[in-house]
Amino acid sequence: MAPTDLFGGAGKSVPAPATKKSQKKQKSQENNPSGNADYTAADIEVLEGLEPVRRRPGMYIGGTDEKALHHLFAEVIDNSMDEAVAGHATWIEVELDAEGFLSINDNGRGIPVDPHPKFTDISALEVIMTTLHAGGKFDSKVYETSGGLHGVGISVVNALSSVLEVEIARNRELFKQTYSRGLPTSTLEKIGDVHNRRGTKIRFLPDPDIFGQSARFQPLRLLKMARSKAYLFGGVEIRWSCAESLLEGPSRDVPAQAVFHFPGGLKDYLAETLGNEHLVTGEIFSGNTKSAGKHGSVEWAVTWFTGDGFVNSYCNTVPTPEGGTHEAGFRSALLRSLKSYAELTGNNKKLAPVTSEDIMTSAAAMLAVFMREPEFVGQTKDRLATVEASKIVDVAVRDQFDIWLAASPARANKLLEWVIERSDERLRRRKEREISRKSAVRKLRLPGKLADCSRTAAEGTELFIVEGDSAGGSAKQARNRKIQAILPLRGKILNVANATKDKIIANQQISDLIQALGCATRANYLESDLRYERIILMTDADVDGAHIAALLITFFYREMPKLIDEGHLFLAVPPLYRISQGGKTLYARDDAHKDELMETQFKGRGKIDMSRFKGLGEMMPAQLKETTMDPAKRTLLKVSIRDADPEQTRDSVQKLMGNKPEARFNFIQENAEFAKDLDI
Ligand code: 0RA
Repeated sequence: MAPTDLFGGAGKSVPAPATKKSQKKQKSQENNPSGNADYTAADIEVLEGLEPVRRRPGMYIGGTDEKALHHLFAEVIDNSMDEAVAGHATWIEVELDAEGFLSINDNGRGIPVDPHPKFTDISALEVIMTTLHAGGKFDSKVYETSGGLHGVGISVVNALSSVLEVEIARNRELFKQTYSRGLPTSTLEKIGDVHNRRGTKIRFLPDPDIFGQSARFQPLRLLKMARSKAYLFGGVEIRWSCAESLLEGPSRDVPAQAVFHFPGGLKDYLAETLGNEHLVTGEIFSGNTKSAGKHGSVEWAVTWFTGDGFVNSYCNTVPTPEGGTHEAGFRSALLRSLKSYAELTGNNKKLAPVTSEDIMTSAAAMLAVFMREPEFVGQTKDRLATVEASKIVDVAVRDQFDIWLAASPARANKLLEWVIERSDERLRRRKEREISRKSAVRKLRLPGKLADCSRTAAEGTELFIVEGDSAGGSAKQARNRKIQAILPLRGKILNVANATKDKIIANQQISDLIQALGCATRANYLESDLRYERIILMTDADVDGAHIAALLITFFYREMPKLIDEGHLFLAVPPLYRISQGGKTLYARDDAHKDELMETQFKGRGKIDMSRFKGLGEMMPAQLKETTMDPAKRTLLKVSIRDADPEQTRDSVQKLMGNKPEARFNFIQENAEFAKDLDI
């Protein structure tokens, strides 16, 4: 079964809600009308208000394609749904006619038509239709539950329609006004008296200049969107009608007329969608917090089945395909409730490794929250960010899930067994993946010179890149085989900053190194494939050693900068001196350290024996272990890229390591006076 979105894919894609700043900006435009003689001052600020929408429609509705076109419908019906959810409307009519006009008609309170308090010579209706973001924010008490959604407002639909007509039945009077491309084409007129009618009807034709000459609403898509609204709010009836002539192709099975009303809400939807899929417990767990409380309310339906799990979540009947805080609260409630049930029945040990992933992986879930002024984040503003949503859902679902589980131990145990199996399966799969990856790497790709460690997982392991075969030999004897691997490199490695791509690829040492690491380079780099937790460069404590370390760091910086960013690269600090006196031996990493030790540790008593190591290869394995390799005793320096100015870093590397010797020469000339302790 496909985890179909109720909305047939007509997701939302909207810009950030009006910020204080943008509202301010709008205000300043309002106060600064240009002097066009054809319009009143107020008209002109309105004109300016919607111009950006026509210039960059993508910013407001995510594009000008089919999806964006259907977004116009979502925008209008969401406004009517707000009226319904707030308890002011009970039905919504959706009609697509043969000319391609779409009408949405509701029996809500009707958009106010009296003069707008701020722009006395314009009606509130006109302000709502012609000002960005004015819709839901017009009167914050308007929507008891939803408060304007994250929709961009009806004015955006108006701006992008070649024709838009509004009819409002309010206070026993019927009003009408028409617009084109965001501008009024008539004044607001009273066209009659009404007795049993109240509400708003919006009829519009998307502008072909924006959406293309052949753009058409798809009946099937509209139908799915409209029907889903009825599932999401059981208190509304959606009446659908469509011109017969449009019911062809993918829409051939769409009814010309239908009425949708689902008092059973999300539970009905889930039951219908899953049909005769095999359900684990045979039942759907559903519930809601009946009243739209002060902070918000929630409705959900979930069941477990043998297919791939899905969660369709909504806020104020608008889909949230990227999830968010409400989904987080839902997952946490299910997990915690199940765990506490397991504790109650003595199954807590068995349930210990279970995560919410194990619960959700085979869950079919619908989750709808209703709340005032929700906040959305993410690239497409499709993720709910309101923190309270998490709490509302968590508390409500946990309470009722506790009861649901306790009500039928047989059912609860079935579910418990099921999620434990999912968890076992997950762990088994993870192990298999690890083994197959490691063994594939091991058999096929490890370089011959590498003395690998025995632990297969990367955690806690280290790769020492060692200068020279003889030091490599000592290191192999000095290491802890379980967690330490050794890769000896002979002599200087290729300077990658100064080599062509072909040369780099052909270089044996470099390819050995890349193979040993396992994580690939540049765009292909994958931290999860890195075979060791720490990569440690171990070179002699002399100028040649420093040069080799510089070449290696350049390699990492150019080929796998993320490895450095993620904190995997280190420098070993081998000692330069061995100092002993009587039975006491200490190692000094440089001259300053030596002087310090001489002053503080070796005073007075007996003859002092001091030797200077010429290289790592000279050290006995035991010495190397004690001074440089043993995690309990050694010092490591972590390599990092100073990211204050990445460009400067890039320049410096290019200057010092790149293929222009003049740059290096200049650097040396400029900095020679600062050099000291040159080991020549
Ligand atoms: C602003 C204020 C009021 C209602 C509406 C807008 C409204 C907008 C739409 C869009 C489609 N259907 C709608 N129904 C109402 C509040 C009016 C009042 O307080 O009476």
